[in-house]
Amino acid sequence: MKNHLFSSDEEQNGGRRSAYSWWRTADEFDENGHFKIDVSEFSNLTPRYKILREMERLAFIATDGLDDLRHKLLSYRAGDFWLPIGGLKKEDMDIPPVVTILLAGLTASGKSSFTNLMYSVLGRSGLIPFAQTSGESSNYTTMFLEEHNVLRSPRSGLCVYDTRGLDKDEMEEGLDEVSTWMSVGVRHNQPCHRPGDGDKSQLSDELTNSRYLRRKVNCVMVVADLSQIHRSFKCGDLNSMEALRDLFHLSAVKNSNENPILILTHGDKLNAEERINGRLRICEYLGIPETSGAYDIPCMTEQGIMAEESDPVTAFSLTEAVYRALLQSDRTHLPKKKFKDWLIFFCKWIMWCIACLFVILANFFSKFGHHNKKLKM
Ligand SMILES: Nc1nc2c(ncn2[C@@H]2O[C@H](COP(=O)(O)OP(=O)(O)OP(=O)(O)O)[C@@H](O)[C@H]2O)c(=O)[nH]1
Ligand SMILES: [Mg+2]
Repeated sequence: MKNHLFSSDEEQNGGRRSAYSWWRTADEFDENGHFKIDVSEFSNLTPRYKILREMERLAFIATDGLDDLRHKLLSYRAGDFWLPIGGLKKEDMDIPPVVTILLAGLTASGKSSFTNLMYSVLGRSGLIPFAQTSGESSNYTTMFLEEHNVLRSPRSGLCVYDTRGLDKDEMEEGLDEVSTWMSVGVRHNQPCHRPGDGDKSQLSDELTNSRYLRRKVNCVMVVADLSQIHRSFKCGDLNSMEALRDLFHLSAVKNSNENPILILTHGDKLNAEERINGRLRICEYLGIPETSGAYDIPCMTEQGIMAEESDPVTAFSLTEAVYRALLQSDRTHLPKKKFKDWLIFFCKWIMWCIACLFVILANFFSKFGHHNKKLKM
């Protein structure tokens, strides 16, 4: 039985096959771009069908839904998506003025390109690059934390942090750095020091500006190169996949125990089969749902293509990913600390200091005692 789910837009447009519907070349579709089987039947929904159905959903709402969703982001103020829970009121919650989304990932996965695409789609900036990316002529890598107001609005309730990519061969240092960002917070222009940077780190210190606000990270998006994922699984060299898994499952990046959002870039370099299989395999490898856990968002703004005009599915996916990040972020706010909490914290701190003092004294006198014994003998 043929399924016509999500196909009314096509019919309204006289069955026009859009260039951006790359997934419709898969075997599961007939020549009219309809599913060959009934995908509303639960038993038919294999993981592969789930991805295809998800792509159809995005295509179905992309054109009409984009402005609506973008408007929600434009009018968003931090805490808007917070829902009362545990008998607390919104005023009792510690909600920052701006929600912070952190982009993390391996080197050259496309974090800066994704940031530029956000400016292009959400901030309607055209193709002006705001974050520097590496290109054919340069090996540029982001060396500082960069705060981006991707909506380009002074009243924006969200900001995005572009970060330095992690080196798969030096993951330990990279993960430590990510954990520090998560626990201490992030600040615009903060240098990303790694052991082995040499002289570069001295230079970067001069640019640090401690007057920028330190922000608590509310949600993490892990950006990953889908073409590299495909290559890794194909040749069985899973080094970079293990690195990605370590980052994805780093306990520090799981705010309120929620997984980061996975952004898959570079899909445009693959054919439909490779693209679907790559997504399936990485989601399985990371143990996340293949539809709600990941977004396939090729970032091709540098090649002079406006995602919104040429590829509304990508533009909508990006907007939905940010929307999801905000929903997730607004679940992470904690209750404000009250006087009683500060008093308990202060008492604990005093007790801890006294305990340390006694440990030092005990050590000192035990050494002193041994020394005296030796003298007597
Ligand atoms: N074809 C294609 N190229 C992409 C895509 N995303 C990024 N690129 C290219 O990949 C290269 C690396 O992208 P960047 O955005 O600099 O990557 P990054 O993650 O910021 O890299 P670091 O700052 O070094 O961590 C650049 O040449 C981009 O143009 C994509 O989705 N498709
Ligand atoms: Mg970068």
